[in-house]
Amino acid sequence: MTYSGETGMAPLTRTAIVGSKRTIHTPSPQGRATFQSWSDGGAQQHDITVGAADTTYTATFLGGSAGSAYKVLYDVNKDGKADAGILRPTNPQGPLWYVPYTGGGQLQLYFGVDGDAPVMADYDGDGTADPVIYRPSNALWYGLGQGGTVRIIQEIMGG
Ligand SMILES: [Ca+2]
Ligand SMILES: [Ca+2]
Repeated sequence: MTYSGETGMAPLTRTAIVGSKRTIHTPSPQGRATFQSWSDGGAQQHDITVGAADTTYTATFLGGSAGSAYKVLYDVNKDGKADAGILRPTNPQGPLWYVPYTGGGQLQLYFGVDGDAPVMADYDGDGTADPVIYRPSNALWYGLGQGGTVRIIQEIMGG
């Protein structure tokens, strides 16, 4: 990643003058993964204004190489604060989702196969985000139905 022209490996931590402007940029693609978003919603390269409090900017990539861990960031329990978690694709039981919730509790489940891209989205409309995977090999989205059954989301959406 690049911070005001200085390139380093993530995580990159820098101290800057409050109120000053900095540019952050992350190269993409990295391996098979392509840039999706920054945690502040900015473009792949964008300016940030340094605030008084410590701020962490996290870049999310999709479609990563086999075996790499993904970051997932979404307000799963709907308390207005993003829940930062990971998906580790390689486990004997299948990819492990682990998302500690802000304010307590956690999501921990095995779902998908190595190579799936993780997405958090409220696809069943109950107001909380659900683990969803996109499988590039067949271009289908999968979500979890009641009791942990795997559902193809196009069927649920009626599309
Ligand atoms: Ca939350
Ligand atoms: Ca839901």
